[in-house]
Amino acid sequence: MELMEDQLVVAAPPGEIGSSGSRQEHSTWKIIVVGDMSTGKTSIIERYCDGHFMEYYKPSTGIDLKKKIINYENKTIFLNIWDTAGTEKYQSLIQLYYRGAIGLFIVYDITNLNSLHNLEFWMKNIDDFAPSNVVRILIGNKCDLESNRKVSTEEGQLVIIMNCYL
Ligand SMILES: Nc1nc2c(ncn2[C@@H]2O[C@H](COP(=O)(O)OP(=O)(O)O)[C@@H](O)[C@H]2O)c(=O)[nH]1
Ligand SMILES: [Mg+2]
Repeated sequence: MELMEDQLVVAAPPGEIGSSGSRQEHSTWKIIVVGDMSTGKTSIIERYCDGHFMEYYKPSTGIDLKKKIINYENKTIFLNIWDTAGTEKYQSLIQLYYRGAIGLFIVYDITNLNSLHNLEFWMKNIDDFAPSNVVRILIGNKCDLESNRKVSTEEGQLVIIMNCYL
């Protein structure tokens, strides 16, 4: 995958300040993964959380939650990663989950031009419904299929520039 951000680390969410005024040692970060159907959202999450990759395609239905605990700057972070189904049927449902999110991963498939074009929809959807300070990370997935590439890295970067997300 091509990450269009320097790193996956996102800022601690607001509202995590302890009574002493210092940041608590534990935080829960809500991350949502969106993008067209079959771009590889579930695969990315499963690989990250469980360390395995599914060769076969099992379309997601609705919205699933995966949890992972990480250590970041000596703090325990509880990651709640929401996996969404990229079909139209669930689009109005997805936006309800944006509330409280601190990170949004937007996935397209470098072998599928349509998935790039549809980023416009996803960006607008995020603009309209996600918290304004949410960190957005664009992921160009399926980089191993180089011979089948339909979207150049520069085209992906252009989406970020056009949407001022650099
Ligand atoms: N070659 C390749 N196939 C992938 C990659 N990521 C996902 N896939 C395949 O693409 C299909 C759709 O993946 P999935 O994660 O279910 O997509 P989702 O609908 O966005 O959740 C599956 O057959 C996966 O095995 C990748 O990085 N490279
Ligand atoms: Mg899926």
